[in-house]
Amino acid sequence: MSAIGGKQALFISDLHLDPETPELLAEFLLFLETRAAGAQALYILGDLFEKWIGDDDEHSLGNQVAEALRKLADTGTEIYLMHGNRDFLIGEQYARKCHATLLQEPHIMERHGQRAVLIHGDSLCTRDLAYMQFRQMVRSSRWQQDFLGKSLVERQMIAQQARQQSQEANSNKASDIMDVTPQEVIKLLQEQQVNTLIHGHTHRPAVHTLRLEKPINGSLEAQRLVLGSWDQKGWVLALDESGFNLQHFRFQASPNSPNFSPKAK
Ligand code: LP5
Ligand code: MN
Repeated sequence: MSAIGGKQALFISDLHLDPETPELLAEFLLFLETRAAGAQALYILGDLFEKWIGDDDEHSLGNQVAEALRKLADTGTEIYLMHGNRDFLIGEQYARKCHATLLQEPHIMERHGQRAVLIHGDSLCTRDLAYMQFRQMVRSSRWQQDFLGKSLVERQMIAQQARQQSQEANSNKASDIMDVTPQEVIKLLQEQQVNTLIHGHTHRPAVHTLRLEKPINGSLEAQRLVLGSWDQKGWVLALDESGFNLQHFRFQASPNSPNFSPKAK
């Protein structure tokens, strides 16, 4: 990948970085040094990490990512972090360590003549009632205060249990309820009065053109840009004067190594 990030705003999500997949970290570090070099801004829209149990959980992965993001930020690229359903416990302390800005969702982005609403995407999966209930619980400050007050060992165990329960729950869930609810997409666009939504989470990368019933900014057309997860390849949405461009690229750090098996969702 050449360093063509110059003056582009880049959007990525769902890398699910984990100590068990060092090759994925290598891909991300290479991306930061090449594709993202010189970019105006890098937006990381959630699930950068496979799981995050608190900023006080110092580990090599988190430190390496922070160092690399700091390095990019210190060359002038604005770094933005957004919570995903796995790393919603990332706090200001870690964001500062990355020289990044922690974005609350929904966030309105305006660059290169484009306005878009940015979210992780899980909040629009409203047909998944079990997840909506879980999300309401874990996003409450009371629950987070209680959880972060536990020992790291206890938090690790709970996170492990939650991952297991989630994988079991997912295995027999209809695929449509694990996608965003179409009506919720329109509702968000209307509320925010923007014609473009950018999100991740669903691991279903695509550019969707939507027909609106009520015009937004004088147009009956909108678009939903879905970022891809970094499972078998990397994904990045680039924005410059020519508009949005959803791209994927082959992993280069170790595409064929036998033990490179990033986590499936
Ligand atoms: O994450 P993924 O891709 O498997 O599926 C998500 C939804 N599930 C989740 C749950 C997370 O995976 C849990 C792990 C988070 C780790 C770090 C946070 C710190 C620990 C928090 C511990 C509570 O987000 C899944 C959706 C899917 O996306 C598609 O949208 O369907 O939602 C569900 O599966 C709903 C389940 O009901 C979630 C159950 C999770 C466990 C809850 C009980 C906690 C156990 C411990 C209590 C002592
Ligand atoms: Mn997610």
